[in-house]
Amino acid sequence: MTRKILILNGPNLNLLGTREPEVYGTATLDDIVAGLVITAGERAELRHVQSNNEGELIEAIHQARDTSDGIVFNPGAFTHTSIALRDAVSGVEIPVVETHLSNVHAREEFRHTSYLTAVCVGVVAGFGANSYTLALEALLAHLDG
Ligand code: CA2
Repeated sequence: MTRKILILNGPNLNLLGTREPEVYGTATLDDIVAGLVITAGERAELRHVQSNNEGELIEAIHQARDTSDGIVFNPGAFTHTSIALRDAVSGVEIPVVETHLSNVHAREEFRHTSYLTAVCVGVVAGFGANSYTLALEALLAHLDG
């Protein structure tokens, strides 16, 4: 069965590959999404949304309720601030995998808290671009039961 998966990226992730390669790697977001399409193969049809706007991310999550089987979500810095995104994730009944390029727990203390983790099926962090691949595999396995 071909699953429909939303790849959702939050603020500043459009800058990937242009700055801070020591923290976030050299791959651009387009590179990451292209790799995910290969990983998904026939198993999943991917849709990608990146927004720097919290409201647009909330709208994308709401829309996914009717159009997607699950979400790979890197909320960026909103991870550590947004009760509104948490409420959006807990309000949709599809599984969401919280995904981070960096190991947020090895960084500044303010990155150790996530408002999202408790309402996600799981978290992948610290593996650079490969975090997305691992998150997609975990989401597809979760959907397959
Ligand atoms: O590690 C991650 O994936 C993060 O979600 C990335 C966020 C950060 O605020 C989270 O704590 C962890 C930041 C994304 C900013 O990405 C940039 C990429 C290149 C240049 C500048 C920013």
